[in-house]
Amino acid sequence: MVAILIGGVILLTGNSRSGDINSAGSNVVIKDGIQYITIDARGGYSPQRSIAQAGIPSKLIVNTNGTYDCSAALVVRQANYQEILPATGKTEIDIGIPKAGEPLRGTCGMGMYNFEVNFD
Ligand SMILES: [Cu+2]
Repeated sequence: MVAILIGGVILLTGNSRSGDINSAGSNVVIKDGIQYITIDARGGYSPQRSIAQAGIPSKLIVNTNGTYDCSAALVVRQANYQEILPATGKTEIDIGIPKAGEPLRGTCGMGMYNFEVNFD
């Protein structure tokens, strides 16, 4: 069930490009009361800025696909997350229940690439 759900999220976000701002939260879906925010990591993070809803239990899904650059070295401080992602795969990170006005920020280990999710 979860695998099918995650697969659906990935299909929805396959066309995002580095630097895009998501339009109407196209990389954000809510299923069974959980909000999934999907970010692609390869040569940076895409979309770099996302908008999602506050007050809903949420997970960040980070997709890697032949990601051999440092965007695989992911740091999400608010989630106490610092890991090397698999070169190809999906990584699910529990980010709790986001609050409005408190953006979630992710960076590569060197601070060179970043992304931000705003909640409202
Ligand atoms: Cu880097």
